[in-house]
Amino acid sequence: KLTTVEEFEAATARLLETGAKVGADAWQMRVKNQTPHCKFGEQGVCCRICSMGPCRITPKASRGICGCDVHGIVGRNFLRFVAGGAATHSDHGREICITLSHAKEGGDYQVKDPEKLIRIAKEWGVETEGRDIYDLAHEMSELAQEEYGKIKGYSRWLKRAPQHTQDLWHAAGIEPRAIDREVSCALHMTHMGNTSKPEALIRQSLRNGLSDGWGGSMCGTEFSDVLFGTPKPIDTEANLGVMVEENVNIVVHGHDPSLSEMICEYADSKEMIDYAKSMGAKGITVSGVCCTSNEVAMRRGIPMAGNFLQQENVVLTGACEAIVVDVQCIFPALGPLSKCFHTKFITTSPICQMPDSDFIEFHSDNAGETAKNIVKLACENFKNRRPELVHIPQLKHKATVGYSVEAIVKTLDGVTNSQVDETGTTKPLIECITSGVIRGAVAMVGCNNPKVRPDTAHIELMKKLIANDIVIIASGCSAQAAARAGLMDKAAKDLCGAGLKRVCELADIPPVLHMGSCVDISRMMILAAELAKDSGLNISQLPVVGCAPEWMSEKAVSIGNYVVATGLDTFLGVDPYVSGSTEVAELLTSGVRDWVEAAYTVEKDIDKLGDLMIERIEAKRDALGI
Ligand code: BF8
Ligand code: SF4
Repeated sequence: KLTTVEEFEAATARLLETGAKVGADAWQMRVKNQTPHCKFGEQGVCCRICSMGPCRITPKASRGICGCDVHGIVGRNFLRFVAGGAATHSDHGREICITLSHAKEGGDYQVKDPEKLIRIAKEWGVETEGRDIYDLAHEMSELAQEEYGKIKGYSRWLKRAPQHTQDLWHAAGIEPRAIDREVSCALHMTHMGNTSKPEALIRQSLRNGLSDGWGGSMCGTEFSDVLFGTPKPIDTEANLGVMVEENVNIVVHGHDPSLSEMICEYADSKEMIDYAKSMGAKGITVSGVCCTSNEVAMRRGIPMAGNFLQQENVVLTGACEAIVVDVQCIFPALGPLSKCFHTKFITTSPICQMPDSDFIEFHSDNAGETAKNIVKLACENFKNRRPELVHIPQLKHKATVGYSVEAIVKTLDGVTNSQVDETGTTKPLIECITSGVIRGAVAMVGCNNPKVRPDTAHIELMKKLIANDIVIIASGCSAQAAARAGLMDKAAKDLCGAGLKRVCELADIPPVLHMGSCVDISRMMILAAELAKDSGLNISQLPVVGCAPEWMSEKAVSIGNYVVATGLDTFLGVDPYVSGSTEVAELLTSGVRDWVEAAYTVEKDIDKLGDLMIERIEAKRDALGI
């Protein structure tokens, strides 16, 4: 039985009552003060990139002071949005490459997947024979960091795409060069007095997106696997009920596993558990919020407390000793909120500094010591709890997570039937799709957004798709919505159509496969590339689409652009501030198809959005005659 959104909401309502007692505010109240939103902003027709403005396009004023028309303004705003997202993912990827440079035998960071490191090194033409693994790791770290600023050539990762995709990128002139260069170029193009031609702005949007998905994010994912291990199926639990009242509760939140891995490592040490006991607790529970949660769930089975719009809820339980954050998607609200409780709000990154937090700077070269100090601080804070405020909603679900591409391929090997005797490929999945046992796949990704009833779109769409024999791969906060509802419980097979149910039983998988955090959408690109190569089809011919029904961040738009640019139609439930320009909207929903064989669909009616995806998948099947 799934946990319903109504049950989520009842739990939240109860927590907000606690909040009211201590004078805390929450996003549910702030939304009221911010709606209705500014129409100019919503349509993307406001420009403030020079101080002659801000200029707004209205029926009376069709051009800004410099003469830029609405299409130029909307297009520039869109490209800047993409650049923000690409920079964010890619800089996270860079941090991982830096962490790799600190890996050493017996150190805080070690190479946990040497095979994968060697595989990537060979791909990059680096000598691996007879090399010390740490020597190789350090060389790869340097090469990866150079990817960000190299002066010649394109991203090394592009070679992983099918030749046809690479040819399309070349013909469209959107092969990403150095990762940082595409962000700089985007900002340069959108400076006052530069590009105002929508077509050129959208081309750079795709290119900048690709520098993320087939550049910075791929560095993040691949080298995280090298350092912390490539995820394998593992059991965990999800929702606020994973917090344990008798224990010291540490919540890790953010994105970069360099921090969360260390916190988990030390929280699990005998020394720290004894310390927690000496403070009156029974033990230590680490749980996660947002993508950091996905990272440590996939590799360690650490439970997932909630996704983006639940971050305040963990503090509202009154049982959170410390919420430890690194970068991205962290509400500044956590500062004042934590002051209403005993909770320590610990910021750790110079990239993300916030008022009302304890800033404990974390670096990969002092990781162990800092992590230990943070865990200690949390333990010492246990005695400051106010028992009358403690309430942990008893909602949680079992979930099986950890489906990296490697894990999916391995799982498929187990169900290989007589017709497919090759192992280590995606062919069994292709066979399931070709025979129609599975109709196709949807990559469900992205955030929550108060513009959509939180989690409903993710959960309702997934239920509808699996009932129609469409398998789901999920990441980010979408994956957490699924896990909290129970869709990553293997028992969810009973909600599937007969074909998908059979596959779930044979492969012993849930119908919604957790592929990781948002940078891990690069895994989905690798999977799509492998499916295309193994089937001899182009990526755009596969009955596979992407969907972000509740997205909110710049990162999500960057992702959307590389998913589309990779050849996968992408369905959005929230408008990306482009409705003010017919030309930009037309390019994104149709024009780009001429370059990359895929485009966006925006539909706010969630049921319709589901129908449109099913229609698209069936149309792709028809075109293939399957
Ligand atoms: O990178 S899905 S709310 S947590 S942006 Fe943020 Fe959105 Fe969640 Fe991770 Ni992704
Ligand atoms: Fe106005 Fe042009 Fe300046 Fe934008 S760049 S604020 S449209 S004058």
